[in-house]
This record gives sequence, C-alpha cells and structure tokens, in this order.
Amino acid sequence: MAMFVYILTVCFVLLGQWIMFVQVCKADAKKFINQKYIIEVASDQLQDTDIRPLLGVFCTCKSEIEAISHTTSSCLLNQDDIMSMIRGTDSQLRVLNLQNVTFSEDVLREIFEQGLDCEVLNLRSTDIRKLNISGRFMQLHTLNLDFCTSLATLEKDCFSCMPKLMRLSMCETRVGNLWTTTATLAKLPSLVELRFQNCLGCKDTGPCSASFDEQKSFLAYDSFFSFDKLHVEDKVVPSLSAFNCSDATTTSTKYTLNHPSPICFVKYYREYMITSLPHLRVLDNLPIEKLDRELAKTTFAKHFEYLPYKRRHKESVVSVLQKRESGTSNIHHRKPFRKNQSSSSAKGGYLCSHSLLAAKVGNSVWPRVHSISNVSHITKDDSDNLQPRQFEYHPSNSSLLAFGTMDGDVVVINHENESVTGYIPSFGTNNSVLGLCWLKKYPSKLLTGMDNGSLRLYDINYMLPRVSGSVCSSSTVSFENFEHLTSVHVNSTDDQILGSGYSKKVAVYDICSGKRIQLFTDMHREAINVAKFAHHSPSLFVTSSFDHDIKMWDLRQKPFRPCYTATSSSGNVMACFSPDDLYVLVSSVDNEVKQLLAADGRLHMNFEIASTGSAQNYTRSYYMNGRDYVISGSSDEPVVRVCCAQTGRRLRDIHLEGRASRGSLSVQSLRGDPFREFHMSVLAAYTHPFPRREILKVNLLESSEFAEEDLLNQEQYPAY
Ligand SMILES: *[C@@H]1O[C@H](CO)[C@@H](O)[C@H](O)[C@H]1NC(C)=O
Ligand SMILES: *[C@@H]1O[C@H](CO)[C@@H](O)[C@H](O)[C@H]1NC(C)=O
Ligand SMILES: *[C@@H]1O[C@H](CO)[C@@H](O)[C@H](O)[C@H]1NC(C)=O
Ligand SMILES: *[C@@H]1O[C@H](CO)[C@@H](O)[C@H](O)[C@H]1NC(C)=O
Ligand SMILES: *[C@@H]1O[C@H](CO)[C@@H](O)[C@H](O)[C@H]1NC(C)=O
Ligand SMILES: *[C@@H]1O[C@H](CO)[C@@H](O)[C@H](O)[C@H]1NC(C)=O
Ligand SMILES: *[C@@H]1O[C@H](CO)[C@@H](O)[C@H](O)[C@H]1NC(C)=O
Ligand SMILES: *[C@@H]1O[C@H](CO)[C@@H](O)[C@H](O)[C@H]1NC(C)=O
Ligand SMILES: *[C@@H]1O[C@H](CO)[C@@H](O)[C@H](O)[C@H]1NC(C)=O
Ligand SMILES: *[C@@H]1O[C@H](CO)[C@@H](O)[C@H](O)[C@H]1NC(C)=O
Ligand SMILES: CC(=O)N[C@H]1CO[C@H](CO)[C@@H](O)[C@@H]1O
Repeated sequence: MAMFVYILTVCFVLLGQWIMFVQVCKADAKKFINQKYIIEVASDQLQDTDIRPLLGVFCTCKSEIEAISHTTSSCLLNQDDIMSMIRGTDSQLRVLNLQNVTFSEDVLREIFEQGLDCEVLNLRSTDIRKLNISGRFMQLHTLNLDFCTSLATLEKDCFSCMPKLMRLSMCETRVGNLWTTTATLAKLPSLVELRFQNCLGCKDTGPCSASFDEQKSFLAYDSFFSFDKLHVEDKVVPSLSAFNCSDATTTSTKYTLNHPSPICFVKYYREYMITSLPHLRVLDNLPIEKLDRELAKTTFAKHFEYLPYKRRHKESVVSVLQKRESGTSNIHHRKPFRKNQSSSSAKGGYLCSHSLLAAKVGNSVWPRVHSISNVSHITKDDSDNLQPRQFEYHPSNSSLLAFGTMDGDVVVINHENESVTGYIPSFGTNNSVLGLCWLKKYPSKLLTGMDNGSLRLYDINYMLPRVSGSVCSSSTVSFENFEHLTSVHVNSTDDQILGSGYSKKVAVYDICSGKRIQLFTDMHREAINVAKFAHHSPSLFVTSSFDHDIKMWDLRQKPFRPCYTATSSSGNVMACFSPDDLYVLVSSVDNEVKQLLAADGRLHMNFEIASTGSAQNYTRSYYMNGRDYVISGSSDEPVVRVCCAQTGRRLRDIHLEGRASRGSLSVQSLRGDPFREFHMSVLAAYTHPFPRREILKVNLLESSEFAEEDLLNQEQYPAY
C-alpha cells in the first residue's frame, strides 16, 4: 500500500505572544478516518497566562492528540504549567514527547509518581538521574530513554507498572550493571524489543532489516517530525541512513553499533540478556533467532553462575528450610554419596546450607550495602570524619574489625552493632596506616605499619574506646623502621613479621624483641607491593611486584632464592594464599586476576575480567566463603565482581556507584568476611563532592526486595 503524508499546518496567534502549530497528519491516504493531530508547542514562547486558553483549545479538539513536544531546552514555563498542560490533555494524549527538555527533578518525579495514560513516552536527552517510577503507565508500549546520560541504574521496581511496554530504548545512558538491569527488565511482561545501543542510524528498536524503498517512503514524514512517530502507526520502520542494515541479520560482525551504554561492554552481555529475557525478540536492533537463543544459553552456562553452588532453580528460602526440616531436600537426587552414614549426613547438611545460600543470593540482586566506618562520635572534632586507609577482619572474633586511617588513627570496631571497641588517635601526626595484621595465637594483638616506616604492635585489651591522653604505652611494642613500608604480615605461628614496601626489599622482624632479623634485598626488579606468609606453612611466603612477577619463597631455603616465579602480563598489585594454602590468588593492574597452584605456580584459573584500558589502575582480589569465591575490585571502577573460584564463572557484579556522583567512587580494598558467607567489606574512596573514604559492608544474602530474606540472615558459619 502506497503511503504518503498529508500535512496541514495551522498557526494560532493568541494574546500576541504564543504560537501553536497544529499539524494534521494522515498516514493512510485511502481512508480519511481516524484523523490524528500532532500539536507542537514551542514552550519557550508560552507564558503562565496562556495555559488556560491553550488547554481550552486542546479540549475542544475532539480528535486524538498525539504529542506535546517541547523542542527547545530553554523552558520559561514553571513546572506546574507543564504539568497542568500534560494533565489537561492526559486522557487524549497518546504520545508525549519531552525530548531535550531540561526539567527540574520535580516535574519528572511527579510524572513518574502519578503515571500517564499515553502510549509512547519520549524522554530522550532529558536529565533523568533516577527512574523511581511508582505511577501507572497502563497503556505505554514505547519508552525512549536514549541519551539520558545521567541515568546509571534502574530502580528495582521502576517497570512494575508498565504491563504493555513492548519497546524500550536506552542508548548512551550510564547503565552498566547486567544483573540488576536484567532483573528489573524481567518485570516487563510484554517487552519484545530492547536496545542499549543502536544499529547505525536506526531510530527505533525494531530489527534493522528493511529495504531501502520502504525507508524512503517515510522520508518526508520523518523529516517533518523526527520522533518515534512510526510506532504510533504500529509499523516498524528503520533508519533513513545509508547504512545497509540487512547485513545485520546475517552476521553480527558487520553490524555497526552506536551509542552503547556501559552495560554493552560487559563480557557476554548479549548472551546474558537473551538468556535472561526469554520473551525478547530484538536486542540492539538485531533480531534474536532460535539459534541465537541456543548459543546464548551455552555461552551463559559457561561464563555465568546463575545461582551459587551450581544450583539451577531459584527456590524460596522458606521451601529450602521446609525441605531441610522434613529431610526431603533434593540433595538425594544429586551425587551419590559414600555409604558412610556419618559423613553422608554431614555432607547433606553442607549441601543444604548451600541450597539456602543459593536461594538467598538468588533472590537478592540488590545486596544490602551500608557504611560501617562512620563512627564520627569518637573523632576529635565532629567535622573531621575518619578516613580509612586499610582494614582487616579479626581472625577469630566474628564481631571485630580493625581499620587504620589516612591520618594515622587506629580504630577497632564491633561491626555488628557498629560500636567502637578501641581507638588510638594519631595525635596530630599525619602518617597513613598502610599495613594491619591481627595475630592469631594472641587474638588481642594488632600489628600496624605506617607509611613513614614505623611498625607497632598494639594490645586491644589496653585500647580504650575513646580518646584519653596517652594511650596504652605500656602495651605497645615498637619495631625498627622499614623505609617506604606498604605491607605487613605475621607468620602463621605469630613469631615473625614480614614487612615490604615501595622497594625491592623484604624484612623479617622478630615479634618478641622487635628486632629486624633478616633483610632481603633485590628480590624483584621493581617495587614489591605485598609480601604474604602462607596460612599454615610458617616459612613460606609470596611476593608480588610491579615487575610483573610473583615469587614464592621459603625461609628455610639455603641459599635463599625463590621456589618459583610466575609472570603476569602487567604489574602485580596483590597476591594472597587461599585459606587452605592450595592456591595463590594474583591480581595485576587493570583486572588481570588469576588463581595459581601454590605448589608450583601453574595457572589454575584466569577470571577473564574485562580490562578498562587504564594502566594506572590497581586491581585487588581476595577470597570469600573460604576459597569458594573470589571478589575483585579496581581503583578505577565502582564495581566489585564476584566469581566462582573453581569454575571462573561470574556470579554477579556489585555496582556501588549509586552511592556517589558520577565517576567519583573507587574500590581501594576489599575483604570477604571470614565468618559469614557472601558477606564482605569494601573500602570505597570518593572524590566528589569532597574527598572522603568509608568502609561499606556488603551482604549478598540480604536485600529489601523480598521480606523472606530477612529470615535467618544472622545465621553464622564457622571460620574456615
Ligand atoms: C536535542 O539536543 C541535541 C543536543 O543538545 C541536539 O543535537 C538535537 O537536535 C536536539 N533535538 C531536538 C529535537 O531538539
Ligand atoms: C521513590 O518515590 C516514592 C514515592 O513515589 C518515595 O516514597 C521513595 O522514597 C522514592 N525512592 C527513592 C529511592 O527516591
Ligand atoms: C545490502 O547488503 C546485502 C547483503 O549483504 C546486499 O545484497 C545489498 O545489495 C546491500 N544493499 C545496499 C543498498 O548496499
Ligand atoms: C565414616 O567416615 C568418617 C570420616 O570420613 C570415618 O572417620 C569413619 O570411620 C567412617 N565410618 C564408617 C562406618 O565407615
Ligand atoms: C556520619 O554520621 C553522622 C551522624 O552519626 C552524620 O551526621 C554524617 O553525615 C555521617 N557522615 C557520612 C560521611 O556519612
Ligand atoms: C569479641 O570481642 C568483643 C569486644 O572486645 C568481646 O566483647 C567479645 O566477647 C569477643 N567475642 C569472642 C567470641 O571472643
Ligand atoms: C556491642 O556489642 C558488644 C559486645 O557484644 C557490647 O559490649 C557493646 O556494649 C555493644 N555496643 C552497643 C552500642 O550496643
Ligand atoms: C599534616 O599535613 C598537612 C597537610 O598535608 C600539613 O600542613 C601539616 O603540617 C602536617 N602535619 C604534620 C604534623 O606533619
Ligand atoms: C612515624 O609516625 C608515627 C606516628 O604517626 C610516629 O610516632 C613515629 O615517630 C614516626 N616515625 C618516623 C621514623 O618518623
Ligand atoms: C614462623 O614460625 C615457625 C614455627 O614456629 C618458625 O620456625 C619460623 O622461624 C617463624 N618465622 C618464619 C619467618 O618462618
Ligand atoms: C590507585 C590508582 O592508581 N588509581 C588510578 C586509577 O586510574 C585513574 C585514572 O584512570 C587515576 O587517576 C588513579 O590515580
């Protein structure tokens, strides 16, 4: 059927001040019925007093009104006017185009709170920071959020009142978290076309495969009103550009993608989306065929962990608990157990607790995150918050955590009830605490290392929770200085200390005398970032250096030389032993994270985290849940990644950036809680609006999403 466009432009001049264009548009030339109007209002010409007559015009106009378009960005109207204009036409409004409008947050908030009856909503290039949508958008089938460059996260319920939404476009936003985004999108029952980037020139979300002729027939139409008009006619019409989109359907390599949101750079993004959103038919203008779906499933299974501990189906916590109580847990259908009653039942309990963990983690895509280092009531003057620089969980007391600050304070807190147990103020010196290590045999002792090289051993039994003159001098042991110190670690039997720093040296101190007993020089070609003892072998330690090498050492070895050297492709930042000393986890600059066999340094697992391209960025990784999971963060990204240590599959990325303004949060350090599975703490540093730091406690088992998660959250597990 031949299509053409009929345009009638009527110009009203009322009150001598404002201009309204009513443009009547006809898409189907054969039947002059269903006339539609597009009303374009140049809002910057409007004054408050004009609204009433304008609304009058809208109301007398019995035909359907398709759009109110504010095409200019300098809007003189106050927000109430805009709202009354939208409200005044709401029942007739099918298309609302607010493209490029600079609204105050109030207007958007009101629209999101109250909802609209329109079918198409265009918020392209508007300054949306939060999609906190609680209103009902029952008729909405097309939503455009392209170029909303402030939008970083989707609130978890933002799409719960859009039952008919079929097409969603979010090119060039800041959305980056595959996990939370997918969980939010999964709440849209009708969503079939989605994009976070577009095929070059494609204006809408449909598959980019139409012929040129079809495109040309819409040329006049489109140039007349450059908005997703075409969806209104329920025709999927692709771009007007010269790009040959038909290539796209055959091979994805020729497909040129534009304006990606950060989410598109997560490895296997497309496969993850396709597998998680089974109703989707078009993603990023590229149709999803049956084969794509099958391949995506395979890729997903290889690289992602849908639920922890290989659980396949989301279960409710309550049903896992019921099964556990009634003894009908599905564990009996899994691996056959040895016919040893006691070990089988022990194993059963173990698997059951894994089921419970999987159920909880599976149900909480938005982990609970909150700050535990803001203990401002102990600071000298209240304006001066403590700025943590390093922290360590206590190895045997599950409530305790110590942190040292940028200014040299040492604080021991009970992180369960967030009270201060001990506090040693810096007394005005400003040396940062870079190294902290708890002793194992003497659980009240804490070793600290400062950036000026001073090493001290404190006894927390003599530390007071508040400032009180000269503190605990009798209980403090001082050591000989270590120049450029960055890291300290105590040997597993608590008798020696390993110190390393921005140098090629490592020193061994005797803990009783405070004397340096050994100094090894030239252990590496460049600075050593950390030196760590093994957990169980008292004479073994590993060093990681910016010279790209990891070296394993044994103090008993004579002559003294490394047991082996393993090389990374960039400078090493961190190395640590797994709790059972079977593996060494190595993190190098820009997200190179690997697990080596501690015995000989062979590669066991490469976690394949996408690099950011920044050579300056320090990646640090630690173990969580014993050695089952690896958590990794970088000083360039507001993200913590959680991977299964045995399969390398990604369980989840945790984005912390919602807590800060754009680009201002970085992960300085992180640790898995040694007592609570899927709990960790992250040392976050912010640059805006002012520099500050805090320790964030992250609980992957808990979220506000479902009430049932609150059950048994406090359940503790023994240390490994
Ligand atoms: C919206 O703003 C962008 C950049 O500010 C501009 O290129 C584009 O033409 C504007 N669109 C409309 C419809 O005004
Ligand atoms: C979202 O909006 C509701 C009201 O609609 C408000 O109660 C709630 O606090 C808002 N949430 C956020 C995170 O802004
Ligand atoms: C587009 O690509 C298809 C297949 O690659 C080719 O057959 C067709 O001629 C191309 N059309 C244009 C306009 O380049
Ligand atoms: C069951 O296994 C445990 C440990 O694996 C072992 O100590 C015990 O002797 C075994 N019992 C029997 C009956 O085999
Ligand atoms: C720390 O807590 C105090 C109140 O306890 C609050 O006033 C202050 O804003 C908090 N600081 C930060 C950085 O969150
Ligand atoms: C942990 O430390 C706190 C504070 O020092 C103490 O009250 C508590 O009894 C300790 N718990 C254990 C199990 O030692
Ligand atoms: C926190 O817990 C510890 C030991 O469990 C207790 O001694 C202390 O009084 C508690 N502090 C607060 C503020 O509840
Ligand atoms: C601490 O640092 C500030 C600024 O960095 C400096 O002005 C001050 O003199 C320092 N104080 C000491 C005791 O070193
Ligand atoms: C290092 O700093 C600490 C406290 O900040 C101070 O007590 C110590 O004397 C300093 N050591 C050196 C060598 O400057
Ligand atoms: C660590 O502990 C063992 C066992 O007590 C001891 O022989 C060794 O000298 C200690 N220190 C080092 C650095 O190995
Ligand atoms: C700790 C560190 O080196 N952080 C760097 C990360 O990268 C940014 C720039 O990408 C630097 O400004 C930081 O100093």
